[in-house]
Amino acid sequence: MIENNSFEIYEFLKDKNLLLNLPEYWWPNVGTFKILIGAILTQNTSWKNVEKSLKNLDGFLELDSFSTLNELTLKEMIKPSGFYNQKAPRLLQLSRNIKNDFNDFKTFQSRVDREWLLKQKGIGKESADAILCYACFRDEMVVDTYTKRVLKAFDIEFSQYDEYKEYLEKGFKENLDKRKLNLIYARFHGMIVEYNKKYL
Ligand code: 39A
Repeated sequence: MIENNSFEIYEFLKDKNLLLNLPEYWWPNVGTFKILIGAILTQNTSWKNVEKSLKNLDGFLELDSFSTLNELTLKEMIKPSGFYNQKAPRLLQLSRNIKNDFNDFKTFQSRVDREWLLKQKGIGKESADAILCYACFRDEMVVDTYTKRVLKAFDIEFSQYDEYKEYLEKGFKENLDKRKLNLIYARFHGMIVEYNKKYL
């Protein structure tokens, strides 16, 4: 039984082999600019729709090539994942800001922080943590609807995003040496999404 520790939830999910036949860190193409685009496109829509938009964007999924797109073309390309009138200008502004403040994606990856991301239009806490975790290899747990649903199944509920995040990360900090985290939050979050799809 789960007492009061997120690490126990991780071990419960791990036993179910939910990431079998999926990418090692669950989100395809970890550590790439494509993740950043996917993290914004997935807001308020299903991953299936995001995959359609990403397919349309083939050849433009690097910072430099993406930045050459004009807004109208981009809107057409990302139509399958909805809210394209909002998402297109926000994505273009974000890529411009990355170029201005970090010059290239590799520098962005190693230097960006949560504060910078949260200042960008259209990036809230969930998207910021997804970008930090999956695009920038940081030890940041993502809290989304799937995460809350799994915790609720274990009778664990909070009112604030930060409370969920603190609960989820605390269990790992208490049970694992920090050096052994090794993108474990990426796998944990992936297991949570897959558990939702299979069991909830
Ligand atoms: N909801 C989702 C997903 N479902 C997903 N994958 C499957 C691979 N990603 C990356 C993000 N959000």
